[in-house]
Amino acid sequence: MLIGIVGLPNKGKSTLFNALTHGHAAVANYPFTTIDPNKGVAFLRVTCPCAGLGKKCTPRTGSCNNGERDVPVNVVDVAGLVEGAHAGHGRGNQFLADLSQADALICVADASGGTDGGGNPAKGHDPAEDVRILESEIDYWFLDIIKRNLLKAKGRGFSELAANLSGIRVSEEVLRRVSARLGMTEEIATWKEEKQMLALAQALRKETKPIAIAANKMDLPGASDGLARLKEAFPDYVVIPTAADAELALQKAKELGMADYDGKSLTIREGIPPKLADALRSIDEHVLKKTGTGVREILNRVAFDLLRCVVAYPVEDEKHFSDHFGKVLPDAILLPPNSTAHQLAAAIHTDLATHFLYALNAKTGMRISKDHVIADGDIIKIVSTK
Ligand SMILES: Nc1nc2c(ncn2[C@@H]2O[C@H](COP(=O)(O)OP(=O)(O)OP(=O)(O)O)[C@@H](O)[C@H]2O)c(=O)[nH]1
Ligand SMILES: [Mg+2]
Repeated sequence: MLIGIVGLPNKGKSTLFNALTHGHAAVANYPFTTIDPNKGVAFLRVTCPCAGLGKKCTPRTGSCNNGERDVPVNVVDVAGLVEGAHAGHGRGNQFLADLSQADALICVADASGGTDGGGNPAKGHDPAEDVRILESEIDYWFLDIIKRNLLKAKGRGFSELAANLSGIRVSEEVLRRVSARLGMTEEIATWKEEKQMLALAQALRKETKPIAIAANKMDLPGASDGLARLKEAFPDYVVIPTAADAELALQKAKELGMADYDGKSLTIREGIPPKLADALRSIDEHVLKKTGTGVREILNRVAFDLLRCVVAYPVEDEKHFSDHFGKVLPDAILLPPNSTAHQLAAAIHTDLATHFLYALNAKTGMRISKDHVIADGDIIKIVSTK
């Protein structure tokens, strides 16, 4: 699974990326700081099945504390988009290719209204307008791809076109369903009308790249108004107030031993420089005690509310819930909803999927087939011929 971080310039995308991945992407208060994409691994937090088993797990990546388990997910942070990017403005939209395989997007908006559509200083700028521009530019990117592939498919119908659109995660099922809804027939050679094709691009984008909004810079004055505007303009969206910069500051304070921070509450240590203590106290009062930094929350909401993912725990030894070294629940794998045991095998290793024989539900001891749908929290042993 891959989550893309998108938005107009200078809104805090790379700061959010760093806060999510403990990364070191360049951050600066001017537009187009990011040019090449930043890729990393972030962690979702879920309730681990280890407690229910009466065991202590030993994760290979991330950790598990008090039954709260880290689940890895890939994230990518890209350059800022501007209005007209599809026509070459700003950095253009070529770099969006890095988002092709994204399952969902987080659109970072500056809720404080302190930066305009180009990422330059402003006052009272409407962040909802930025989200509209972002969506429209992504629609045009999809439109470009559809047009190019219409030519390649040479009128051979949905299956050919969908095969060419798999790069942006459009399946034949989605293409058929969305086209039918828009009254577009399989005679794809007759698709000419620009407005209709843009509507198709938009509908496919909504299906394949659902968007959550990070109403960022919540620590700044005016951000509550911006948050209200975003919620009003996008009533059906997941809109989460975030303060990515504050989250980074808290993580850093923890690393330097200046404070205890568990993602929710903060305890400032005695004896740290007064200026730093004041800054941390201010974050505590204006961010943590009000909304939280929202950083981990938005990632979890995208994975579990927007995408309705499940987490599966593959094991080799179903009696001890471990791998062959005795590590208990070594991996936690994020899967799209309705994933089968075979798809879980493929997510672990292509060889395991190729030589799949059957699987076992370690909690019940029941044998399950290739097509068995994995439920959240399942502990599964895959048996292959190799
Ligand atoms: N006050 C405040 N500033 C923030 C927050 N998040 C990011 N910033 C600041 O906003 C500026 C831009 O941050 P970046 O993370 O570089 O923004 P970006 O969207 O990646 O920018 P481009 O790569 O240029 O498109 C920097 O000065 C950050 O420190 C926040 O939550 N609060
Ligand atoms: Mg950036």
